[in-house]
Amino acid sequence: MSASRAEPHHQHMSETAPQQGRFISFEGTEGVGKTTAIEQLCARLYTQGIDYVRTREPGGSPFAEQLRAILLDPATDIDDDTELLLLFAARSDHLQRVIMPALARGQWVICDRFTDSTLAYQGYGRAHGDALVVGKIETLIEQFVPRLPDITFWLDLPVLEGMARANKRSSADRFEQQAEAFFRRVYAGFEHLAAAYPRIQRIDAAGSSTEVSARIWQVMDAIIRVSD
Ligand code: Z5A
Repeated sequence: MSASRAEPHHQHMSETAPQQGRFISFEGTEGVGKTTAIEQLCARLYTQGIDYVRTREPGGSPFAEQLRAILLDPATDIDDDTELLLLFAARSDHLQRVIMPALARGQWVICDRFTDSTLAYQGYGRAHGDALVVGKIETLIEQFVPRLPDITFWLDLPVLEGMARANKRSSADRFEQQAEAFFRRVYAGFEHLAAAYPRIQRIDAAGSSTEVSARIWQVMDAIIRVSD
């Protein structure tokens, strides 16, 4: 992918109508602290009186959550194309029933993972960055995703540190069972994406959760002046 790519048919932040809510996604490899950072961001939005919807992918709507259970179940045995299409089926329902209505109501949407995860995990992790597969995913995004995030926070942490954080928790799901090499490819995918798309903000995810949240808030504030 070339650097500084435009995402032509999607709205950019400056073009977003003022009454529309902001759409913010969080990305990263396993265990980087997205859930923790999102909790802290939402607490801050709440104190600022900003109405938000907190959601996640895969999942976020009742039907998409059913697909999430299938996608994460270690017993699920499907090929890569089937996995990709299930992720987009879940995303389509989530967009139509949760994300787009919330944004239209003027609510902010805070989403744990979105399209960049598909490019990083399915495009780079599963398919080793194969241009045909990445192209297929980009086509699905163009065709089925009417709105991309205004800002994406990529929590950047060395793969092994994230895995160590995640391993302290429950048993591994179907993705978490992948080997370190897989997550290194996913990480490289996020690096490519961050270089290509200006909406993706790299956040150093090392240090305490308070430090990470302060970095996120600083970027948010600089970009969208939330504390005005
Ligand atoms: N997936 C995909 O393949 N394609 C797609 O299109 C999409 C998803 C949308 C489920 O995602 C899987 O779906 C995911 C990719 C795939 N698989 N993987 N890997 P998920 O987001 O539900 O799962 P996850 O990435 O594994 O998230 P996670 O493990 O829940 O991690 P997290 O939310 O980034 O981290 P956390 O829960 O906030 O923190 C992890 C632990 O570290 C926890 O014990 C915290 O207390 C601790 N923590 C958090 N922050 C810190 C700091 N700063 N220091 C120390 N410890 C910390």
